[in-house]
Amino acid sequence: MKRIMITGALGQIGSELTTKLREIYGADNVLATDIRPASGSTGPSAVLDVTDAQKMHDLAKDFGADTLMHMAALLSATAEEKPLLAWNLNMGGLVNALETSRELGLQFFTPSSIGAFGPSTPKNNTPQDTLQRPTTMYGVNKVAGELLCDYYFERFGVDTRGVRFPGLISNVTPPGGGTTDYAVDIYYQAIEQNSYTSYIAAGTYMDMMYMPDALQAIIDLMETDADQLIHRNAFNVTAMSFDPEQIAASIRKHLPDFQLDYAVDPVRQGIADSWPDNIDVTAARDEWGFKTAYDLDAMTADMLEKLKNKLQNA
Ligand code: VAH
Repeated sequence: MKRIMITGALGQIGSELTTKLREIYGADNVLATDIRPASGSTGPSAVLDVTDAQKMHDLAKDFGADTLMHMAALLSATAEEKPLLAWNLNMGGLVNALETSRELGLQFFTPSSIGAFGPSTPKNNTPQDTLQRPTTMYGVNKVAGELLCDYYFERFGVDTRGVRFPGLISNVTPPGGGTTDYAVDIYYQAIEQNSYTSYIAAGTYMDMMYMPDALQAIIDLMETDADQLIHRNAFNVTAMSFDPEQIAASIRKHLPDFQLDYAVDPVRQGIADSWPDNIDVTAARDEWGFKTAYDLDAMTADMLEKLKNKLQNA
């Protein structure tokens, strides 16, 4: 991995992935693309609508990319609101990224999600290889994407790699359109008003991970010798599983009077209920040494400290 092009570089993962990759590989070796223009970019950037196959190909070729990290996608809640837009963007963008990688011989990464599982998937200690019958457009996109990435590896020899991310929590780019976003919003509201009204019900467990661990997982997987990999796309990765009550209890270790109440959103609750409670990460750990540094309390301490500084200086 030496010259990396990223799509969706202004998104929740893409924004921090761009920064991390530039620190490691050099700012000039990371081309950040997004449908929105970058403001104050720290390296090469370009506007790219991922449904524009020719422009994606030309940008990657002109940049001399050897790696494509395709991060542009609509998340679960937005995809349920606009299913056909989600299909066209999530699948059309992915096919264009895979075709660009095939044509130019690029190493390829794109994330799948625990959203690729459905209500008939084993909910606890969800295996790496198991039944995947998701009931959301986002989940259909993710399962189809996993299969498409496997196909491009088997049929064309493209070095495709991916992970099934859990909910990701970050303090840089406010999330949007996800089901797990309550676990980010709660920290912002804790700082701003010492209370939060959750759209996800108590007792709803979902896998989660702090963004620094997610970024490290991407880099570790991409730097692993291909001969070590038995699986390729969609390794289960997670750091923790919690419900709204548990994240509130972690916040109260810093803000003792923090109040949590509920106004459950049936759409996002329905999505959350269709996902596993906790997934098994044995394959990622055994095949490429997946590990995490943040548990819930370590994440809470860092989130509250970073957001306090960010919101006070806003
Ligand atoms: C979402 N944050 O909520 C994303 C993620 C596992 C959830 O894919 O849609």
